[in-house]
Amino acid sequence: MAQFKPLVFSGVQPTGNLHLGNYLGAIVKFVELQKTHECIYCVVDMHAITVQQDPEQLRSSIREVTAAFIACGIDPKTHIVFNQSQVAEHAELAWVFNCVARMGWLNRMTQFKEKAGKDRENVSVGLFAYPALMAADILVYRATHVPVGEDQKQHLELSRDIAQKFNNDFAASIEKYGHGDAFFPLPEPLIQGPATRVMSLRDGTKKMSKSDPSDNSRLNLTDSADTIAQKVRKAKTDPEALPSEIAGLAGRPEVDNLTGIYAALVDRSKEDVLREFGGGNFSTFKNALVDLAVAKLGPIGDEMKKIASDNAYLDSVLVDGGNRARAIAAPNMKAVKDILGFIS
Ligand code: AQP
Repeated sequence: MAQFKPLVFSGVQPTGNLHLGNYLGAIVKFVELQKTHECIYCVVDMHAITVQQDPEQLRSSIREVTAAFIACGIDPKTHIVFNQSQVAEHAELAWVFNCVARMGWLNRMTQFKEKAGKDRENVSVGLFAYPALMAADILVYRATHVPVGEDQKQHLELSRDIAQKFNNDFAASIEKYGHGDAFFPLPEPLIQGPATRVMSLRDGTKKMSKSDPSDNSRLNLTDSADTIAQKVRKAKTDPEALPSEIAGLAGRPEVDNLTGIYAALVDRSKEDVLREFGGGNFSTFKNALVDLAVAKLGPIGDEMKKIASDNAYLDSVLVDGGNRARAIAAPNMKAVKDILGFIS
């Protein structure tokens, strides 16, 4: 397999309040990777319209995610921050990938099954084809590493399958691009740490999600200290004490979830956290979790609110990032067209 320059790509949908799951599962890692890699972070607005969006709300959510990126510590000068729809090459390559991916592959995607539910006939074609667009988002930059939450693992595997099939199908015309037999890298998912799948505070078997109708199910990045305290204190637990060892978390999803959240926020292992709090009652642990969550999320929320009031600044970040992203995507797309046999 050819060598590719390490490049990180990931995206977040502008579909509502960013929450602790987005933060711990993805954004914390985005920030960390900036130290070692070139990074491209995208507000994936074209993914957002796979379900109906109010245009004014969408505009404001795009800016809100951008503000969240910056407030969490992403540097849009050193790295690239932009919204997907500015770079037409995402959609162009997605069409090519719609023709590479097989129906059977997409039919297996569990996120589509969950989101479509019983209403399969009425959901958009875009919701079904979403993983092909996601593959294009990554591969249009020939990105090699993709930090995501656990829920995106299957989509990442599909991106690798698409890259591999494209490389195989067009091997003969790929050779001249100087990467041996591969035009696209097989992107590596980066899914690590104690909170790769943060669960709802109300039901430890359900993912914490922007679209959960109960706001008490999640901690939003913009929640006030009082709201954080209220939500953590109301978070579902069970009548047993906290266990002292990991084995004691089995069959206790809510307790497991709160332990994982604490561990990720304080940057320690779950084992370590249980060693400290095991055997104690939940109110002590929850009080410590409130203090920790307020200390971590409070400054981010404050900074987000400050930046979010400056639309001109946020839009200038996105336009500048879009121009720099396009400069990478355009030659890659031109090469793809040539590989396919298109004349341009
Ligand atoms: N609960 C979670 N735990 C860990 N990681 C999570 N991510 C999302 N939820 C969790 C990760 O956050 C990144 C951005 O997600 P997204 O906005 O692109 O889409 P999503 O996964 O569909 O997010 P939601 O909150 O669940 O939105 P809705 O409710 O609209 O479906 C991704 O890396 C994701 O893995």
